[in-house]
Order: sequence, then structure tokens, then C-alpha cells
Amino acid sequence: MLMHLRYLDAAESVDSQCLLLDYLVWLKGRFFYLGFSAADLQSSLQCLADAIAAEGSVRSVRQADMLRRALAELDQQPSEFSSLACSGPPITGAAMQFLSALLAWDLRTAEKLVIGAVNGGVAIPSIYLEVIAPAMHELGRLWYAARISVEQEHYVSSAAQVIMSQLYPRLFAAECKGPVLVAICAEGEPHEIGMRMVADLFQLEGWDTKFLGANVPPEAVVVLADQVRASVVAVSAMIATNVPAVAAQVIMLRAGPGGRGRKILVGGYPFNVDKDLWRRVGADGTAPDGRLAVMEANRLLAGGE
Ligand code: B12
Repeated sequence: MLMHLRYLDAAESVDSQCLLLDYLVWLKGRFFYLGFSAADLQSSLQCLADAIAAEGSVRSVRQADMLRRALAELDQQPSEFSSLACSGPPITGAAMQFLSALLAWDLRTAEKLVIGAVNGGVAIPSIYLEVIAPAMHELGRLWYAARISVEQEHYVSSAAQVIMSQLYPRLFAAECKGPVLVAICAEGEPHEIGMRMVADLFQLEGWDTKFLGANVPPEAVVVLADQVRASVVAVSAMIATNVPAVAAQVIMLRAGPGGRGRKILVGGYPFNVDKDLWRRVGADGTAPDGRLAVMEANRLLAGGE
């Protein structure tokens, strides 16, 4: 129940009906795969909407209304894999081999596949976006459908990062004379692989990147952005409940030293679901993946609005 309230709070605070609906669709599917009743979910959420409305404040009435509208739409949605977080074509080829090896706890085979491909001339962006990213998305679907364990989810994501780190001598081989990028995951956000990939692709394009990882305290970001004279700060969130933290980070950066001239990019799953969300959190732009993020940052620095 607490989790529902957090999603509702977040969706309301950034005025995003579609983020709330996406969460409920995801929840309905998760109930389906765990063998829980969809009718129970629907009636408990209906009770929640009534209890929130009974509070009577302007905010609670608005939240209850959002929840009721989302529930009416939820009825029309199928249960299996209908959330964007869990949809998409099945993975094939190298992505499937990479994931299968790690699901079998075999880091060596997954590592050989990646390092062998890079040694054979495959570009790092292709490895990231066509092998590792799809493998991670499939990992999420398998967890969602209760077909793998939590241990496997943790192992695969941690092993993927170990393998990505082995590409760092190549990523940082050239002297970086380009603009400075500070890349962080918003306060509370544990998913760091997406932001890490984005930062690495900036590095490959000659940017000087400072990637700080998951759950970064917002004040520290303001200090660092000033200290390293960042041209762009990139803020990532994967879980919708962390979108308000993205918005708060943007406000803090704008108010901090040098904040007016600095560009802020935001991204991650909620920004792919709600295409206009980046504007409502006060950012300068967004992009659905690392390659497009570099293009967007270059466009903004060249004076694009
Ligand atoms: C690995 C993983 C984890 C790991 C994270 C480890 C780590 N160190 O990062 C762990 C195990 C910790 C974890 C925890 C949880 N997770 Co998780 N996790 C995943 C998983 C499988 C992969 C994430 C990933 O690396 N994706 C690959 C990257 C490359 O994709 P990406 O993040 O979308 O990034 C790309 C773009 O979005 C974009 N981008 C990203 N950031 C930025 C920033 C900027 C500025 C720009 C421009 C672009 C951009 O570019 C990236 C590269 O192209 C996803 C499944 C999925 N669909 O991604 C679930 C998933 C995100 N997790 C989910 C959930 C529910 C959780 C938990 C709540 C429960 C759980 N599974 O244990 C907890 C969170 C607890 C908490 N404290 O909040 C759900 C979220 C559902 C939802 N409706 O939001 C997902 C979608 C799984 C699912 N299918 O249900 N998780």
C-alpha cells in the first residue's frame, strides 16, 4: 500500500497520469505472474482511492481522481507484459548468449563474448546498446514474470558491470579535451547501469565525464558541477517514485553557482513513458538512449533550444 501511495504522490507531483497508469499496468501483470487476483488488486485500489478522497484536501481529491481514472483504464489492459517496462521483442543472438551465460552464473563466457567481439572490431556503443542493454531489459522481464530469482537478477546486473569495466582502458584511452559531463542517478535511485552507459558513450565521443553512480546526494552534485565547470549535468531515474527527486535536483542545480549557463539532461524509463516529462521537471532535454543523448547535448551546447 505504501508503494502505491509513493507512485501516486510522484505522479501527482509531476502531473503525469500516464506514469500512474504505467505503474498500475505493471502491477496488474506482476499480480498475474505471482498468481494473485486482479479483482483483489482492483478493489483494494478502489478502497485506497475512496480513503484518499475522504481526506478532503485539494491534493488528496486530485490524487483520488487520478487513481480512479487510471483504474478505469486499467480494466481495458491485458495482464501479460503490457507495461512498457516489460514489453518489446524477444532478444536474440549475442544478447541472448550473454544473458544465458550470466543466468547460468558463468561470467567467463559472457566476458569472452564481449571482449572477443570488441577485439574483433565491434564498436563499444553497439555492444552496449545491442547486447548488454537488451539483455538487461530481458532480465527485467524474466524477474517480472517470476521466472528467475532475485539472486540471479542481482548477479547478472553486477556481472554486467564487471564486464563493462573491462572496456574502460579503451574508453579512457584518448585524452579527453571535450566539455565536462557530470552524470548521476537521482537521490534514492539504485539503477545505475543506464546512466553509466550514457556517460561512457559521452566519454567515447571525447567528453570529460564524471560518473557518480547510484543514489547521489543532491547537494554534492551542485558542488561538483561547479568545481569541474560541468557544461552538462545528466540526471537519471528508472523508478517513477524518484522523478520528484530529479525535479528537486534540477531546481538545486539552477540555483547553484554557474547554474544559469549549465545544461541539464534528464532520462531513464519514466521519461521514455511520458514524452513531455522532461519539460515539467525543468530540464533542457532528454533522450531515450546514450547515442541520442550525446547528440542532444551537442545540440544544446551549440545553442539549440
Ligand atoms: C538491474 C536491475 C536492478 C538492479 C540494479 C543494479 C544496478 N547497480 O543498477 C537491482 C537488483 C538493484 C534492482 C532493484 C530493483 N528493481 Co530493478 N531492474 C533492473 C533491470 C533488470 C535492468 C536495469 C538496467 O540496467 N537496464 C539497462 C539500461 C541500459 O537501460 P535503462 O536504464 O533504461 O537506460 C537506457 C535509457 O533509459 C537511457 N537513460 C538512462 N538514464 C539516462 C539518463 C539520461 C540523462 C539520458 C539522456 C538517458 C538515460 O539510456 C540508457 C542506455 O541506452 C530492470 C529491467 C529494465 N527494463 O531495465 C529492472 C527494473 C527497472 N527494476 C524494477 C524494480 C521493480 C526493482 C525493485 C523495486 C524490485 C526488484 N526488482 O528487486 C528494486 C528497486 C528497489 C529500490 N531501492 O528502489 C522494475 C521497475 C518497474 C517500474 N514499473 O518502474 C524493472 C523495469 C523490472 C521489471 N520489468 O519489472 N533492479
